[in-house]
Amino acid sequence: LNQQPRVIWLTGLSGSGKSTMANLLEKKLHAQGKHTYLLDGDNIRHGLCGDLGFSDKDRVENIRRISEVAKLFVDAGVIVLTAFISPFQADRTFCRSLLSEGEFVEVFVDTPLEVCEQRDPKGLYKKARNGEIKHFTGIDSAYEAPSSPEIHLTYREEKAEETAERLFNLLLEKGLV
Ligand code: GGZ
Repeated sequence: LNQQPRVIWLTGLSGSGKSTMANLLEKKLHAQGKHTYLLDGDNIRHGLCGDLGFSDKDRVENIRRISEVAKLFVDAGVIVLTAFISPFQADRTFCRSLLSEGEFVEVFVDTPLEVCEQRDPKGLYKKARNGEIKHFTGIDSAYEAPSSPEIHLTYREEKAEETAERLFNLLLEKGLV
């Protein structure tokens, strides 16, 4: 197989654009002939982690299970893209520890809270501000920003495709795709 298996781990707030970036990046990797798998809330939080909520304890367990699954995919030779808030540094470090040097690529999707809250595609920030949702990341639950991510994707006012292009180029420059 003409590819280096790895985990490209996107972390950031709700509404930061993780899933959008992961989907656009996956298309670019497919265009290069790479074999990928995208793990996100749609295929994880309904099934494997369907018993978990959003307490700190449940988030830790969510990320632990995802990390173990990601490792299995890497063993199978796949490039794994993950799109979870993954708010705690220790849990991201746990995933890194399961893998070999260079196999864990932490991507900080660094979209400011104000922008995420303005986007509010599912109206969740509004609900969190109204107290209808408790423990919402960035409002009344912590987000620990990565201190030394492999890739720091800073926010710009631009089309999602342009942001994805920046992400792809940053990965290329570092020889990670
Ligand atoms: C954060 C929540 C919450 C709370 C529901 N806090 O924008 P979304 O909707 O599609 O993405 C968010 C998703 C976060 O799930 P993760 O598995 O990525 O979280 S973690 O890594 O922290 O385990 C949001 C929705 O679930 N959601 N309640 N309280 N996000």
